[in-house]
Amino acid sequence: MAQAGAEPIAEDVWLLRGLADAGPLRAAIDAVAADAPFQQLRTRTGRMSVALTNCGSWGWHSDERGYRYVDRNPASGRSWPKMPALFLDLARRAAHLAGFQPFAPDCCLINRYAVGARMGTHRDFDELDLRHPIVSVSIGLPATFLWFGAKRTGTPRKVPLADGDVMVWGASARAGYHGVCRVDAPAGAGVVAGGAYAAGEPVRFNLTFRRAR
Ligand code: MD3
Ligand code: FE
Repeated sequence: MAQAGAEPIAEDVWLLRGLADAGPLRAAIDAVAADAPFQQLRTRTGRMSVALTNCGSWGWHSDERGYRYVDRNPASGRSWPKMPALFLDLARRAAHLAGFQPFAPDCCLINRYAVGARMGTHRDFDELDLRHPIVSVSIGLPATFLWFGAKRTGTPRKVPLADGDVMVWGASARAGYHGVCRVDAPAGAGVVAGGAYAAGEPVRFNLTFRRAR
């Protein structure tokens, strides 16, 4: 059973608004990226507008050969950085609040969306056991998440995601089609002091916790 405060979005999809504290997460992302820098990977058809890196035992990777999980960063030949305790705690807490338990992610894919970046409609099915949930954490600029569900066509459910929002997908939702709309420039020219993007360009990060193997 999901706890009070978890908002149902669709069958087995839960939204936990403002669960995450972006400041400390941002610092942990910077530490991961210092070891495994963000990259805009290639796919079979082009280059992703989203830049990404990973931490944990497994990392998601794409190149002209396709998508897969790899236990080393192809850019350096080294293992991915360890998953920060802060990340693990948050992922477990979110899965628990949404009623999925226990959750032991072995991969955290970190997506970085600069203004103008988007993620086209797709499904994630490279994980070994699709019974494990997925937890995703939004940090920084807002974005609109698109949930199509079982069919790629039709009108998607649009979910506005803000800094600190966490979503959880359980078993029946794992095979669903989804995407992210192009990220807009922030409304005001002046960026809030102390915010998730206080230093540097305004961006959106998304942490996706998965059990890959
Ligand atoms: C739902 N990322 O990395 S949240 C992805 O905001 C991805 O960066 C988006 O889609 C983002 O693959 C959306 C995470 C997410 C990840 C996998 C899912 C949601 C999912 C698999 C099944 C259902
Ligand atoms: Fe996805």
